[in-house]
Amino acid sequence: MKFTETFANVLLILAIVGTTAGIFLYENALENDRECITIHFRTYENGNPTPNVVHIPNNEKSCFRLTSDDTTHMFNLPDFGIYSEPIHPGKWTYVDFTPEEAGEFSFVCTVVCSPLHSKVRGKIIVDN
Ligand SMILES: [Cu+2]
Repeated sequence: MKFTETFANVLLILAIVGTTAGIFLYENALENDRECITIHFRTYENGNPTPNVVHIPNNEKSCFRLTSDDTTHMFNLPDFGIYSEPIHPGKWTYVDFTPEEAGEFSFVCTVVCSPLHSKVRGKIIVDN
């Protein structure tokens, strides 16, 4: 009787842990499978966002996968009214948008991330 109860409890714990781990791994795999353009944000002193010139197609949905290599930043594409959630070191922040105009557009950081924060910028080139 005692052995059966212990065995059942062990099975229950394994099922709970296994299900939780499975959901976590599945969600991680989904995130990594998205075809996104990865940009690593860095302060101006640490080399600025990399890459800081990105080409995307016009009239097609583009996905940006943003992370930080130092401190918290934000991605702002003012010409398209795009503001990301905060971009934290070691985490991913996603921004999707569909440009409807070709040309060169600056993206900037909107968090005071360092003394030279106002120089943290890059360029999105929407190709025709
Ligand atoms: Cu900044």
